[in-house]
Amino acid sequence: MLSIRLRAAAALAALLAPLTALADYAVDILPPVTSVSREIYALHWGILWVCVAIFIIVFGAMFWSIYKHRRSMGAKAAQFHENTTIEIIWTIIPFVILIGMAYPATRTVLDMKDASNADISIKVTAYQWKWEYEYLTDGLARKEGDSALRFFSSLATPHDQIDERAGPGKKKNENYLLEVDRSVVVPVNKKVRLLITSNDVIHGWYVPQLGINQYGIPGFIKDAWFTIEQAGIYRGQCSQICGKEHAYMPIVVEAKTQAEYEKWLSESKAKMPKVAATEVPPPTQAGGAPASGTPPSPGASIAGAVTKVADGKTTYDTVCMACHSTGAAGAPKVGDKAAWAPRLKQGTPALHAAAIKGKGAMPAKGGNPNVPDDAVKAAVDYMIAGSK
Ligand code: HEC
Ligand SMILES: [Cu+2]
Repeated sequence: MLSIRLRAAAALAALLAPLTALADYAVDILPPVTSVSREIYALHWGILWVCVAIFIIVFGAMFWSIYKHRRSMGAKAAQFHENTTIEIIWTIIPFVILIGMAYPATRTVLDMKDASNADISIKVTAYQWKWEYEYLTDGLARKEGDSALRFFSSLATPHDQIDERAGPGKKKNENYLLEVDRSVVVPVNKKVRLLITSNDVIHGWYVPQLGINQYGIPGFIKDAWFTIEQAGIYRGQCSQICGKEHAYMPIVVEAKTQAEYEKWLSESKAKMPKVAATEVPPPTQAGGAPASGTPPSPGASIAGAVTKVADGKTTYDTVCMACHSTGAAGAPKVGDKAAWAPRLKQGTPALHAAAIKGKGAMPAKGGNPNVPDDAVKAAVDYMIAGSK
């Protein structure tokens, strides 16, 4: 008998053992790190407890009535209609409960939408299937001609951890599918405004710990904001089903100290590909001639495109060819070795300088002041190569 009891106890203990392992398994949403996400967190639990209380009271009353006034006890159903007191009570109580929940919820929504007076503004553009970040204002004084930091952020999880078609994949990283090549870095305790849009379909910029889940809609700019209070790495994902790679466009936000942020910012800017600051074509008069009085140049209208690349042939074709392919106005013709030989003696740097500053009948930069120096130099190199 005793042994049976012992065995039963042992069996029960064995059954319950896994439950103790669950002791440190918390069921909760991720810990909030901004004022808005803390409000959302409080609402989440507060309203849940209101629901629990209502559930207990309503079902308690119901089960108690069913049990207490059951037929076998000889209960007789009361017959009454239109009891004004009861009707008033059961209208007022839910009304008070609803107002009590709507008030804090509305305040949170208003708070969420107030992206004013931000220290930093970042434009977030969604693409199938990655994110682009542009630091429109990065919180630091910007020098003339200094362009905004801008980069793409894509999934960094190695492919062999994802692809399991030929057997089980490699061991997964800790943040498998939630890691990116370049994360958004922001300083702590600074108000960061996000201007969220999309380039193709609707996406959603969703980082739970920041309390943000905002649509990115093509043609619209939606804003959101956060002020992170503790340094750390916060992860999220696209929250709108946006196509076949929807699950592979995670978001990583890194909050750092101001000093670390500034260091990151200058390092990242230094790594950016160099692009000419202005891409505005020169002002032209009605006749199409450049307003500066320089000879008409066929390249003026396309100078904008040229500024992007220091590609010698493109610049030559669009700007320099008009004179240099025919020898117009005494321009040395490309390929005319006799015309170039004496000029080449000056050395390439002198020819670069002549093309940039102008020389005799040759207008500075062929009459297109917006063409960057590098593009002009590349065009000179291209011309020289064909004339040696
Ligand atoms: C409006 C006509 C015109 C255009 C457009 C033009 N050039 Fe010239 N270029 C000339 C003339 C004319 C000369 C000869 C100037 C001289 O030797 O006095 C010249 C000379 C040069 C020389 C030789 C300079 C020297 O020191 O001997 C270089 C190099 C040159 N051009 C490069 C360019 C490049 C690069 C472009 C395009 C960005 C360009 N040119 C566009 C007319 C033009
Ligand atoms: Cu998406």
